[in-house]
Amino acid sequence: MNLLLKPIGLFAALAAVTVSRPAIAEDADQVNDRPLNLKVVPAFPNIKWPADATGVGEGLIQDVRPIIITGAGDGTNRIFVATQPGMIYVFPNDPAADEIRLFIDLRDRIHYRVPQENEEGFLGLAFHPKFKENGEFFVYYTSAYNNEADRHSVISRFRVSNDDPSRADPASEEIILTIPQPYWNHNGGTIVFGPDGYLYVGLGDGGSGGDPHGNGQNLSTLLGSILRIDVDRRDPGLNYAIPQDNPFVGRSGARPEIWAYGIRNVWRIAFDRQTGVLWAGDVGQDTWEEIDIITRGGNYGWNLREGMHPFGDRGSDPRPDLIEPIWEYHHDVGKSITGGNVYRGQAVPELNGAYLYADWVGGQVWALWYDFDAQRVTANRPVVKKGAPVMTFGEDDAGELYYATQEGGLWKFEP
Ligand SMILES: [Ca+2]
Ligand SMILES: [Ca+2]
Repeated sequence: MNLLLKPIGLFAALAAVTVSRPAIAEDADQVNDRPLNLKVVPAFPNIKWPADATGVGEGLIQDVRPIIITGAGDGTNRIFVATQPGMIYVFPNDPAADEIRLFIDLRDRIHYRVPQENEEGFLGLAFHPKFKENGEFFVYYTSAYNNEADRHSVISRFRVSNDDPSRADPASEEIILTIPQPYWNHNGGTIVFGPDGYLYVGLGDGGSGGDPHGNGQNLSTLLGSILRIDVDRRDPGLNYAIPQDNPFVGRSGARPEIWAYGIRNVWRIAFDRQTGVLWAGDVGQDTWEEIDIITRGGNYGWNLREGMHPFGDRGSDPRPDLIEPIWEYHHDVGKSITGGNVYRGQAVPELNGAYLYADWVGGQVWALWYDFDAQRVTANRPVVKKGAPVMTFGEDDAGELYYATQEGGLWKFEP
């Protein structure tokens, strides 16, 4: 008798839930995908790249490959642009700016071999929240080596020069963390300070293809994770400290630096400066590119899931412990996501609250809006279709947004 009663009871409960649902408008789940009518213009039309940014590498003229655009948050309203070969340049945040200066040249310690190994080089730059007072900034690069088995990611602290605050001192380097890298690809590369003052580090799964070592799901390696570390203090034996509220502190076999895992190769993570939400673009393997909202201790599924789909022979159906992306796009649309920032500037009201992102290969830029209460994307609107690969997005100190293309273009949006 119970065998019959149980399913009937369950069915009745489901029916009650269904009946109590409010009526839903027919188009409530539709995503607005209408193109946004914005202009994209050169942000600093009078800036000319110096010869050392466009020089000859392996017999070919190099693309500039701007990899970071940022302000320093120090009240000086300057723009810093770092390039993948390992230079950081600085100029006034003024559309009329025509003088660009070298801030620091780190090429002597960086492994950079493009186009063959185009995911290495200088990858990350973050100014300390108190840069104005302490002159500290942090970088992420893949280090020079003599032997391929010695590939490493390096995160270091540098300081501005005592003699000239418009230059940084290459001799001031203090290495914070080095991470062995088994392959040239999937190094992640973003470093960014959170609203909590800790440094977040986006790492890839180590490389090759398909995550052959299973690093994404392995909490005993830093690879395939987003880290959270305290660069203002030191724990014994470390050049940084572990925030004690990190999710895996005290768990046997887990690295306490890890904030979130199941990551394939986040190409750009960024905090929304208004809400503090951490956004990530995670590059896909064969078929799906994805956007994630990163939360404490979250497992983002790689290499069991690619986008919202099982990956490979051991692929998993959706599981409660695997956090799905909020958005994905197929490789018919693009091949490699470049995650950006949430727009909180004043110049382009049409973009207010949008997450800007692009496809590196196709050069397409989109503005995406997400409803956190309904937990769904409400709009994903193409902004512009440019031919050139989009390397990175960045914000100035006022929250105005820029993006860079591979050949050296620095762009902004206009209403
Ligand atoms: Ca690697
Ligand atoms: Ca994922």
